[in-house]
Amino acid sequence: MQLMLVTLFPEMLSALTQSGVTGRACELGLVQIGAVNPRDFAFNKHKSVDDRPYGGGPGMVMAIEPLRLAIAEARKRAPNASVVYMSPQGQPLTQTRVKDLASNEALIFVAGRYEGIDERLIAAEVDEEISIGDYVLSGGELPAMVVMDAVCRWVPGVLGHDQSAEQDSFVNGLLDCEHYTRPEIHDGQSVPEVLLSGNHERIRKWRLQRSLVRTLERRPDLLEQRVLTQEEKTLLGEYLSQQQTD
Ligand code: 4GX
Repeated sequence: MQLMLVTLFPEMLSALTQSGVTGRACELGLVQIGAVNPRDFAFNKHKSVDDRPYGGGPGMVMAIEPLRLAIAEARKRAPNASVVYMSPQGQPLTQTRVKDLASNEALIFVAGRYEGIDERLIAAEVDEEISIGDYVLSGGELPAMVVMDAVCRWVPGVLGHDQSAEQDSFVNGLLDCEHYTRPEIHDGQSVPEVLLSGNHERIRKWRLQRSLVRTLERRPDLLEQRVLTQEEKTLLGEYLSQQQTD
């Protein structure tokens, strides 16, 4: 899969290309990550990449022409790509949207700086406008890299078998259960007995129950969007009636 970022700060991409799961995916050639810099397409005498907003007021808008040419270059390098613009006005990012994006052979992300980009450029060039959450960052690079990271994880071969199974836990709409490692007692706190039992069926049920409980306590909105199986209702019911007796 090919992932392109149109950005004034291409060096930021090294966080993805040089470390961890995504770094490995690049090394193995499973994903190709590249950047196009609108600065390289700024041909006026000041090489400017920003411009004044119509209507006045503080702040600047990205200059149209360098950005348009940079997107054209990205399209040339990544034919058939969908173009994604990161902004707080976009559709919220979810694991479902990530999985959909991962079905593209190539994606071009446009990272805005300043107050954003001209609305007509969005209309002409952008297929999807996406937000990573309701807060304001200094640019679209980190949001684009968040999406790139999440998308990489769906490319076949990027995750090992065990990690792929693990990511199903969020796809299945629940929060993850707790995790423990050595030693058996840390800071006076022991590991839940069931995890030392070696009984895989009891462990599976306990983990599913913890996922359900944590989702109910921390993110009830996620449970409202999801239908529970009979087993899930039973596990949650058992926990809740146990709570009442405590
Ligand atoms: N989820 N930013 C976009 C430039 C900008 C400013 C105003 C449109 C209007 C963000 C987010 C985000 C910072 C990216 C501002 N674009 N992107 N940038 N939250 O905060 O995606």
